[in-house]
Amino acid sequence: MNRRMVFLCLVVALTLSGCGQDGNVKVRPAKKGQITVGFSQIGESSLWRAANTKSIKHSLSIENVRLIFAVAGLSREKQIADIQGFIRDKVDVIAFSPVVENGYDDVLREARQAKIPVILTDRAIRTSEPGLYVSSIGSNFTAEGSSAAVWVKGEFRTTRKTVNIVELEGTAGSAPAVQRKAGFLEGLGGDPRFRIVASRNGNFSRPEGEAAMKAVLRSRRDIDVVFAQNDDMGIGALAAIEAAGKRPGKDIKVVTIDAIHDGLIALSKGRINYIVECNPLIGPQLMRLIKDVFLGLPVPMRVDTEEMVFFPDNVNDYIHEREY
Ligand code: GYE
Repeated sequence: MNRRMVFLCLVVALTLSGCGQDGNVKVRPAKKGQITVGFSQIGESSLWRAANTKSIKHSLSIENVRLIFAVAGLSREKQIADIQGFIRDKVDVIAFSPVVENGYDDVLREARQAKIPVILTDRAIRTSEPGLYVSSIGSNFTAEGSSAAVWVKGEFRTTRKTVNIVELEGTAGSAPAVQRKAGFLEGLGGDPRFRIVASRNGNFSRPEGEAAMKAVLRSRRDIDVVFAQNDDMGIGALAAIEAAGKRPGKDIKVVTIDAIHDGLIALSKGRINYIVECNPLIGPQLMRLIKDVFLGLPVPMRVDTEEMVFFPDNVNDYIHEREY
């Protein structure tokens, strides 16, 4: 029996074993036919990332997948070495969230040579070689940036004067930083009233977001809007705005992306004005893809995650159920 057939038998056995009260399939420890997945996570630096990791680990564990989990600590080089380790371990499927967009072609060629399919999760890569990965799941970062800009334009639609915007950017060269920036510019639509007067790197982190915003406010005070490419940098910016004697959400409007619990709290208090969701809970969708890829079934090149937007009028309906 080849490994695909063993896996099919396992799926049938699991289906027959029935569901638990919570709806999860009860899985007996499998000795044979277990899929081994190598997963490389970007880092462990935020609540968003922790929720993403938890969702993936949970979804794979309830399906009895053997998971080799590595954390890249925001280093592309460490991530490439981890993926090479998965290839040496002859895993069945590799999945990873690329730290940055470029520089993965060689290691993906090594995976292809070893006939190990690769799935990208959350972030994407840039490559001129089609077929280096089989599928990619994640958010539409361009649409998220554009949604943020459309809110800003709506908020200032009656204002005649120039609207000065500070942009706090995520990790340089990462897909969400590059695409959210492009989407934001696209959403502003070249309207000359809206001017991005400063773009600073805050590496998707709270302290770096705060430091970046402090530096901007030291050089100029006529800021109307902060567009932070994630909640953490936006929350950092709130502290910097207050330290400069201004009221976040009022004197300076704040727009962010992610919708983690802390972000929603700030929104409910009027300190943040608008948040575009970026959903980290992609474990179930990833698990479905892993199974299909393992069984050699056709899979879509791209799977988008479902997302919504939050503002003061709807935030209280969702804030209590937010786990991250
Ligand atoms: O927005 C940010 C995290 O890759 C979409 O990474 C993800 C981003 C997310 O650090 O908070």
